[in-house]
This record gives sequence, structure tokens and C-alpha cells, in this order.
Amino acid sequence: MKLKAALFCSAAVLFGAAASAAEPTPAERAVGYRQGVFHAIAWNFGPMAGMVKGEIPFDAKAFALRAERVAFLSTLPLEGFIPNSRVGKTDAKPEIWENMDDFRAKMQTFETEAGKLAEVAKTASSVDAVKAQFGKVGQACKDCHDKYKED
Ligand code: ASC
Repeated sequence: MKLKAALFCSAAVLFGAAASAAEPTPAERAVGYRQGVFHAIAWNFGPMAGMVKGEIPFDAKAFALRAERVAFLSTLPLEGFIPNSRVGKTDAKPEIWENMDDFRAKMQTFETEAGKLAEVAKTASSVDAVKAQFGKVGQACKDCHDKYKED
């Protein structure tokens, strides 16, 4: 009887562990979602930064495509900042949830500036045409990170 109980308990523990590994909580899924979006933003932002800094030759078509992607992606992360989702490995500071209106406004600025960059990039034939607006997008990233991102 004791052995049966012990086996049952270990099985329950194992199944419990497997279930928690396979099925993240809503908060964990929200963290994964917003981090995925931010990674996709950084992936596309990087080559534009390289062009603006003169490290990569300016390619108008590639720049415009990446700007368009960032403009779209900028509209996504806010949805992932659900209540009580500061869990696991996250750089999100608690201040986000304490100042949600300000955080939302900063995200809106990012969306607006990223949208303008996509517009400007459509007709830009040189890096000089996108430099100023690219700077505004980078500043929007930084303004939010300074206040709401760890490190
Ligand atoms: C990036 C990245 C950031 C921003 C920021 C812009 O590519 O990972 O955090 O740009 O440096 O100011």
C-alpha cells in the first residue's frame, strides 16, 4: 500500500512537472509573446541602424521594407503587458504597471514615429532622407527603455 501510494505520488509529481513545462501560464505566454515581438523589432531595426551609421551601404528597398515591418510590429507589444505578468526572465520593470497610462503613451509615440519612418522610407533615395526620422524612432525606443526596461 505504501509503495502504491509512493508510486502514485511520484507519478503525480512527474505529470505535474510535465504539465507545467508544456503549458505555460497566461503570464508566461504574455512574456514570451512580447519578447518575441521585441526580438523581431530588433532584428529589423539593426540593419537600418547599420545603414544610418554608414556601416552598411544604403539600400532604399531593404530599408523601406524593414521600416514597414517595424511600423507594423510597433503596434503589437502593448497587448502582452497584461496585469501580473512580471514573471520568469523579464526586463520589464514594475513601474510599467504602476504607470500604465504613461507606458501606453510611450508605446504610442513609438508607433507614431515608426509609422512616419515607414512613410518617409517609401520615397527615400538616400540615407540623408531617413536619418532624422530614424533618430526619432530610436529616441522613442530609448525613452521607454530608460524608464521601463531593466539594465
Ligand atoms: C535596438 C535595440 C534597442 C534600441 C535602442 C534604440 O536595436 O536593441 O534597445 O535599438 O538602442 O535607441
